[in-house]
Amino acid sequence: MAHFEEGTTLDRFLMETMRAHPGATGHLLTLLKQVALAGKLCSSRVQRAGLAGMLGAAGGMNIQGEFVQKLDIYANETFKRALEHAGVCCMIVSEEDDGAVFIPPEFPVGDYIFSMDPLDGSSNIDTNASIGTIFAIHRRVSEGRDGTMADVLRPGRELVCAGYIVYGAGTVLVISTGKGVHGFTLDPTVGEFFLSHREMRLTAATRSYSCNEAYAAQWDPRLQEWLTRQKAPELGWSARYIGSLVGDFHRNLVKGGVFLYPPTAKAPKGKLRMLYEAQPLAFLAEAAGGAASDGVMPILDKVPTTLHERTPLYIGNSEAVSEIVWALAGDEGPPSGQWTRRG
Ligand code: P6P
Repeated sequence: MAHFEEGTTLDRFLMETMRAHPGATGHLLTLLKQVALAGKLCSSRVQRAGLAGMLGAAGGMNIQGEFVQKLDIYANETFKRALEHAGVCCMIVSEEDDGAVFIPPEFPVGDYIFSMDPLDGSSNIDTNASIGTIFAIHRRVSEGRDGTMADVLRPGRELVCAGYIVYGAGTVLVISTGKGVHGFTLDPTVGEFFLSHREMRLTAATRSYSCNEAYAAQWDPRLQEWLTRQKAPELGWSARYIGSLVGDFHRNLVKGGVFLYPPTAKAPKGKLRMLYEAQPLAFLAEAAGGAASDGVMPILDKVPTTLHERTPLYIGNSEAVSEIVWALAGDEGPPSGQWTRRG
């Protein structure tokens, strides 16, 4: 992999990364450039969301007489429109669509399946908290024009690429094709993403946790005990929680931290979705040297059985994730050998 200087544009990074793969067709590069375009459009709309009065409240009409869509619907349509004509996808899976979305007959198909949460955390938009788009990209295993369930109901280890775009104080696109995680910050004055976070890494240890503690009494008592132990003053742990997965994950990737969303009474299988939240973020976490588990096994080894399947999620620095898995496993220890116990 070439050594990229800060300030390298996303396009240059993608082109030079593609050149490092002689067999590359350029289709993944095209797909990611369309993702970046959709991200710019969403960033612009999110930044102006507070002007609903001027632009018209969601569902209303704006000053140009245009119908104003809810932001998550806008994001969903924007990413689908950016991808459907490019001849790089054969299916799109979205949190906003019950079923898989296929490429309209007037456009060619390609070998990739794009799964996305188009605007995760959108309930936070009126608080100006960070929200974002999370995406996962599989290469198809099926034949024929339309993708099939076999193309996406697979372990996350088979992803070819994953990433997110966080719309916060700045707009940052974070992406990995499995080797290395890199972040690109949008300069809205020129409409370009520039390399700003080269080789993002999660160190083994952290002393920061991220969870909605209001539900802690509903957790497995062994997890409650683990968290109580971490809060001992001499350990110096801190808590950070935005309530927007992309914002919480991005902070943890930049500064270190472990994010927990255990099963609760309201979400007995966990709240977060496998295909377009847990798998892509687990792909990024492992590519950055971290870990992600459902409390028993690595997220990337789980095989989802439905498009919108939920899962418990523990993700971030590897030691903290391992300790959580060991805490939940009790004395016999976790079934898979991956989880080393510290100390
Ligand atoms: P809670 C946002 O609604 C979301 O889907 C994720 O982005 C976030 O991590 C989680 O829900 C927050 O859930 O129960 O803490 O509000």
